[in-house]
Amino acid sequence: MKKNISIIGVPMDLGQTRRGVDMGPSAIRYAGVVERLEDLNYNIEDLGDIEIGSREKDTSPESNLKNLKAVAEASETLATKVDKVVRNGDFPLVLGGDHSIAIGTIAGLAKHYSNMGVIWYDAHGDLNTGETSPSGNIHGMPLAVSLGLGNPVLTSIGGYQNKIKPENIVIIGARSLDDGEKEVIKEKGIKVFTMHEIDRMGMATVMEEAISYLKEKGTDGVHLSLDLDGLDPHDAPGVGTPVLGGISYRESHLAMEMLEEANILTSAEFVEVNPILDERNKTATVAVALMGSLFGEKLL
Ligand code: 6HN
Ligand code: MN
Ligand code: MN
Ligand code: MN
Repeated sequence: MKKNISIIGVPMDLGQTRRGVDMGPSAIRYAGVVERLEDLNYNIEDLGDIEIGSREKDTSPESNLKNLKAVAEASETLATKVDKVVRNGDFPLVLGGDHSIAIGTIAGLAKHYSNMGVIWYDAHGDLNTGETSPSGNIHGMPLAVSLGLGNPVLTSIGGYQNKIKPENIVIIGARSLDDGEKEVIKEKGIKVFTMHEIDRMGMATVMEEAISYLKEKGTDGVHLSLDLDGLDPHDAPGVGTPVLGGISYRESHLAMEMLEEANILTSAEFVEVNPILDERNKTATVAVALMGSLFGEKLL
């Protein structure tokens, strides 16, 4: 993995309706992310937070997507920032904010790769469009958007469409999928390790298979998009859409360690940390501990 990491904070909460997730980047900084990664001998550049617009009173008559305009604007800003980090040859580490930020992150990344892989570590599929969404919340849509599905205002962020290919995606930890999302998964043949597979095979085998799968696809870069609600709410209570029966802290550590050993990641983002819903900054602390493992912290 590269020796320079550039941190971008995205205090975004417009992709969903619970307040507080905009404070995620601060909480992660206070949990010591910079110090933790500096101790592993990385050069860390904290680029600060990008600017986020305000919550929109009314949903526009053309679509049911909440805060569409403000989310689109922030996504463009983020895409430009991420693009610049990659052009500098540095490793982008993006801190959320709700998961709608992945639209901008991936838009900034994907133009640098011809065959980018994505690991989507999440209780959810985030594969909804305006038609299938039960909520109108854009944080349930970023993976669909990155595939070119859904509202053109979002799919055209960064000035191009179809950022990633369905066969280059691996979803890990899914346990709450809407009907429309299940259809997309089947139709597009997206690789998913649900909690069922994690329970049956164990995390070690799941990660081995996920890594081999992405290597076999010939990916020339892999982005990790880690939603803290992929973890069990016992270990990560500070999230807006918790789902019981999730991945444990220990399994997640192992997953991060195996990604580090495989040396395939070219970017990462940690999202959905909501300090208002958290217990003594536990979820941000968990996020930072996982980053430690992801960047090579060893127990001995
Ligand atoms: N997340 N599938 C639900 C929706 O509203 O579309 C929940 C999405 C959660 C999104 O946690 O990033
Ligand atoms: Mn998510
Ligand atoms: Mn989620
Ligand atoms: Mn560890």
